[in-house]
Amino acid sequence: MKIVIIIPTYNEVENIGRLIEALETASRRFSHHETQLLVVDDNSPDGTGKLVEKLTKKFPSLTLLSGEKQGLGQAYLRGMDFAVDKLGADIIVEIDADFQHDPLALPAFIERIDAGYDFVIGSRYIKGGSIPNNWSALRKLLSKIGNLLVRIGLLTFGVHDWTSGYRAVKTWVYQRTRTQLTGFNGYTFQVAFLHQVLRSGAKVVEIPIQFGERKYGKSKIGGEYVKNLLIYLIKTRIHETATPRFLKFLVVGTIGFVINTVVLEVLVRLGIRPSISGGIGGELAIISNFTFNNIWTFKEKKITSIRQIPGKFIIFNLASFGSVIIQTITIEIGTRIFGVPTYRIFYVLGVGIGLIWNYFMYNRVVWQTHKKTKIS
Ligand SMILES: Nc1nc2c(ncn2[C@@H]2O[C@H](COP(=O)(O)OP(=O)(O)OP(=O)(O)O)[C@@H](O)[C@H]2O)c(=O)[nH]1
Ligand SMILES: [Mg+2]
Repeated sequence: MKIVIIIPTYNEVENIGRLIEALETASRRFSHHETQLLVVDDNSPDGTGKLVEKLTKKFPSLTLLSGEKQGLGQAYLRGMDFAVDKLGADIIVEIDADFQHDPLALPAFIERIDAGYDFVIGSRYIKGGSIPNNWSALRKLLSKIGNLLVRIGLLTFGVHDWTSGYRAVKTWVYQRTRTQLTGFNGYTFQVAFLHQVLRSGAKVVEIPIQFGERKYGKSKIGGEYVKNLLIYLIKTRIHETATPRFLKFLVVGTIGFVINTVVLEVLVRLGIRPSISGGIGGELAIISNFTFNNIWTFKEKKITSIRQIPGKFIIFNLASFGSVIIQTITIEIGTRIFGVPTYRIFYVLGVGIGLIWNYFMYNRVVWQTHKKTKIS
């Protein structure tokens, strides 16, 4: 198969020559594939493009693609389109030019592709992976929080390193997701690409990488990317939750809440202890929620087999109980910090987080609406 290694560059004149040599050497380890290098340079003022142009004479498998500076996401799209349309790539590799990604790790990516995976992520945040030791505590924390935010924002926990730019991708995966990828930059491009890939049903795997320190040249990734990433996460959340399904889920939940309250009040008036009345009301609400979610909210995935219902109902109870625990913990933490009188605020917050939890669990565990994507 044909592998095209895409190296985006902006002012990497000190790195690019060395990297090309190193990649040429590394690619001998997978010589059963044909490998080409594609440098996507945005007319770097430091002469990166001119140097690469010269090097194309020495390395016949090297191509330079120059263009206007429109940011990293656009550079990747330009490079990937070229790799597929003009170079006939079957496999695309993403790698940074500044040696933060070790070229010697590349054969391990190709091994996974050979083993049948469609998308290989070089991950800093799984066992065996690392970030530079000498990064400040703040930088380490920011990087970890960034990834955690993405995982929570997208409600997808199988992948640990969303922003990593060291990846190997089968062309069909890129082609299937291509229309969804315009307009993103920097880390947001990496996140959006992976997000679409996970929906495409591709086989995804993470392998550990040691993320190095930039030795020469300057970093180009700045605060603007953080803002773009947050906007992407928020937009996705709104888009994905504002589906009719989520509205149905809310309607069903409201009916459950009314049943719970009415039963509690009626039974208490009949002289039954409030705790028991609340328990009975709660369980009746759960039965109502299960029934209506099954026949309405998740009707495409309706559980019909009589044999399956008891098991699923128990799972539903357990999943719903998670939101009770979330509510309890939220109120506990909130009132410990801000005092008991604030409990209503944390009750509402707890209910809100609990709702998200329930919706997520019903989708993932009870009705399993998402296509299973294999992540190893
Ligand atoms: N073509 C192109 N390449 C870019 C652009 N911005 C960054 N790059 C390249 O993308 C890769 C990653 O950028 P870096 O600045 O190293 O980002 P980073 O690794 O998150 O930041 P550091 O850890 O500080 O290096 C490098 O090879 C850059 O040269 C751009 O606008 N256009
Ligand atoms: Mg870098």
